[in-house]
Amino acid sequence: MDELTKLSVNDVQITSTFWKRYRDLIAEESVPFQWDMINDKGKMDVTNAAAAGGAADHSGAIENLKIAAGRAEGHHFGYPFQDTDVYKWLQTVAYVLKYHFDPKMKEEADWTVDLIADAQDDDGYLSTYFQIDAPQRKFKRLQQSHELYSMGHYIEAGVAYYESTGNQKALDIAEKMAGCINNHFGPEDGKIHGYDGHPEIELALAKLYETTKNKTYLNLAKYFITERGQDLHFFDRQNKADGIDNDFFPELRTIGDRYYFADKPITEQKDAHGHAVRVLYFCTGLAHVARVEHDDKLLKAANTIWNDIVKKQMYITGNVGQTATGEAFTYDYDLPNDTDYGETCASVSMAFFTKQMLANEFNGQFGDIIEKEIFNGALSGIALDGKHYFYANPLEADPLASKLNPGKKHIALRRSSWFACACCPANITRLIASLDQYLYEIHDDVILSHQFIANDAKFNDGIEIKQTGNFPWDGNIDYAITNPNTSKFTFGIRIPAWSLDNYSIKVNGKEVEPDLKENVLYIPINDKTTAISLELNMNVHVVRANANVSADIMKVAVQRGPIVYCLEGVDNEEPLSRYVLGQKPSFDYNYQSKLLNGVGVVTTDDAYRIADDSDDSLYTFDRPKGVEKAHLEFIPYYAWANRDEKQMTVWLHQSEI
Ligand code: FUB
Ligand code: ZN
Repeated sequence: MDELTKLSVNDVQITSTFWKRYRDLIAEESVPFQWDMINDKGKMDVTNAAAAGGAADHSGAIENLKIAAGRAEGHHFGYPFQDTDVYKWLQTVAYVLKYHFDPKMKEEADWTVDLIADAQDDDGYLSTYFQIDAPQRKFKRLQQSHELYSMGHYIEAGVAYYESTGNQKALDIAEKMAGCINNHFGPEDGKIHGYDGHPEIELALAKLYETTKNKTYLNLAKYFITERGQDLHFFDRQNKADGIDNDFFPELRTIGDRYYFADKPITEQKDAHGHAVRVLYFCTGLAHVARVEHDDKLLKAANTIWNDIVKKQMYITGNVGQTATGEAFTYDYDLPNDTDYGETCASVSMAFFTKQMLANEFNGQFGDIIEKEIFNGALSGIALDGKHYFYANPLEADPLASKLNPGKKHIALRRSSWFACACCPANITRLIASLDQYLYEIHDDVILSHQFIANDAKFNDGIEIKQTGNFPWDGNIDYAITNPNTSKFTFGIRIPAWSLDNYSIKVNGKEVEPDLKENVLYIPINDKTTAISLELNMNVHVVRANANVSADIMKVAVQRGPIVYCLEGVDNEEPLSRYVLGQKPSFDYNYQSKLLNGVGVVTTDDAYRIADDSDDSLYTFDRPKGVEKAHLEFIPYYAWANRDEKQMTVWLHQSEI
């Protein structure tokens, strides 16, 4: 490739059977369903209000915008950030329209953009709660108001909708909004020297910068990133001036700056703590701005937090945020399975953060975590019907415990259709609808393929890459690369950590051993056509947690390829806690096309079940009565809770590990 022509990706169409089903489901079921929800049509079926921001019977999100736009009358309904449910829906639509065009959906989205434009104040401000019911309090209680959070979500949606459909108005609203924020915030005298209690604006402004190349937005994003944690009295001062007990969320006034990830400037932070989604949205913006600005200090800070999460605070499924109290991270190696929060939004935003990290540095560990999220922790957030969602995603669940143990009441056994606080549904749908953006990264003359999701991709200079295969059920991946102008470039392929010990690769039919650097194979491409076949290790793995994880001591989990498995009471006799896996179990694997929309099932007969005790004493000096041989059936974690409400566990005991 001539030195001046930079490699770039023009189009990616996902052809993977697994993901096509999900993406069509989002287009055909989730988007129309969510549209009904935000328009207050249809029944809101909340199965567990404890994990849903309370119970509500309708959303009011579109109605709020209509009131702000002067098209209806009344008061604001719902949370101060209710607008974001509309924005995330719009963002999902923006991505869907690129692979599943639907004129009705486009018409609804265009109508929504017009409504949002009408709702926006002349100075660019938009947050319907404040416009309708508290105009005198705009930007006066940022600890709790979510104003910049809400506007950030619009900016993301507006950018995505403009890029997908060319709707200029969608982008204009975003720019006007960013202009308003820039007029009110920044280091200059007379502006507010502070930030929102809930990050989001940082990542949104970085995206707006990428689309417009207007440096004002990048500078403002960097301002919010570096200002956070500098003035520990900012929130208190604002709260006092606004009326100390005039709270939106009373429990959040005195919760402390750690909860807001605002207890120190980011360059001094050593670990992830506080509300998980806040940390992860913040770090997504952080990693993005660090890359664009070539700021090594910020990049180092992003690496520190990412490593702490992945190496010390992440569940095997990719779920993050261990406690329901504050929906928050707790501390290193604290990974309880049956009280886990693991909010769907947190897994989704972990994928956002990690995508930015990967764009900074080609290291297989980043691709591994994106893969972990999309096939496990994030994916479990959506039911197989596309119309029910989890807020919390535990690794162990028991209907009785959720009902009778107050400490586990946030664990739902069935996904809800919607929530009073409906942040999760459109978060998972916007991730799945944008998966085509998660397959390739380009640095100079290297194209990195880091996900095994079959696709047809077109790059500049006529380069085309076709990936085929039946992943995640099958580990044979084929690439057909067409390079009509014999441009010289290097093709990188991530070798996942779960296959590093055993994989093989052929280039044009010949076995090769290319360099493996940071878990990425690099293959020089010089010919007009190149065929690459990769064979990954699809043996079933038994996984053990670090010995510091007290919750998982003497326990193991089962994984095949990227899929983490679980036992469900539907397939195995309860209580599941009685099972013990044999020391060196052998497993069978078979794909069942009729089960759970088609899943690979793992079974073993190398297991035992602790027998019932001979009497009913609670404690005894006797040895256990004995064990019985048992047969276990594991299903993918992401597919649990799609049948009856039964126990589920990811981790199980193993005899003499
Ligand atoms: O505060 C806005 C959203 O609601 C957060 O991102 C979620 O965690 C939920 O608390
Ligand atoms: Zn959420």
